[in-house]
Amino acid sequence: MGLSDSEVAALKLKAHQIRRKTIETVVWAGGGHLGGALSQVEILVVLYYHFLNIDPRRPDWPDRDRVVLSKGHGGGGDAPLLADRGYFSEELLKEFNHTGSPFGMHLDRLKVRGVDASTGSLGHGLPMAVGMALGSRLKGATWRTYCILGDGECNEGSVWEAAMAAGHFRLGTLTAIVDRNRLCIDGPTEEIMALEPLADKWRAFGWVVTGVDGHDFRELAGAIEIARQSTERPTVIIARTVKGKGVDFMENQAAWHYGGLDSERAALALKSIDRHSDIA
Ligand SMILES: Cc1ncc(C[n+]2csc(CCOP(=O)(O)OP(=O)(O)O)c2C)c(N)n1
Repeated sequence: MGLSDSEVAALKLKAHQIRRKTIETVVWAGGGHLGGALSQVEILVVLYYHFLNIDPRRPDWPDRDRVVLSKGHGGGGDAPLLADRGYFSEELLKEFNHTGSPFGMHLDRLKVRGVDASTGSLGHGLPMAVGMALGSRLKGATWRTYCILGDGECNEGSVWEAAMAAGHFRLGTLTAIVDRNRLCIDGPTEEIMALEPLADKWRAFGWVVTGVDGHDFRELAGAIEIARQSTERPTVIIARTVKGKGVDFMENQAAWHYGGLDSERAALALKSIDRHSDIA
């Protein structure tokens, strides 16, 4: 069943709040991976506020769905969402990436409640997610595993080794979502190391493949529903996104992969986010 109008409106409002909080967190941190933190927002929001079977009061609940943010540099955008979802106090975000705080630039599962895998070294998340999905099967459990990858990250050979294993083991409970913003750290993915035809590559490894507008909640939710119905094969959702989404001067700019914001720039960014959002 698709999302209702009121569900879409609630998710849009959440995405708006998370984008704003991401800017604030990066200001407190003194810098951060803004471009990719802003492109992944709707992907994380639709998972955490619509699909995931989780209980933030019990982050270690064995039957919880697992999420691996394989593009671990998106942690500056993930942390505000985990705080909003109730895993820890928003106050803690003011110390993001400060010495002695629970947060490094990349989230550590031993220090931050709600994080299922420590990531940051690209190419390691999908292998961990494959292990989690296999674990679910071996235990006869019901949890599903979701793994969010960067597209530039797909240059890593370990991604394809894991993709091959997931296809071989027919891991129907595993869903990968590629944040296909077409930019890597310093330029276009297709110039650095071409990924296309990306869908064909995943298909060749035995995955069900869907492609969606990664900022459209209805399309994302539809694709996740398809993934949940696939019991025999893993599913990858190639989510077409915009790096820096919502902030005019960051959109589609590789230079904003990582950056800092003084108070003037931060105010401009927040204004842009307000202007772009179509919340009711
Ligand atoms: C193994 C490894 N090599 C290099 C880096 C440095 N690095 C951090 S982010 C990044 C670019 C990632 O691009 P992409 O996956 O497209 O992420 P997004 O555009 O979504 O931010 C790189 C190369 C890293 N974190 N890990």
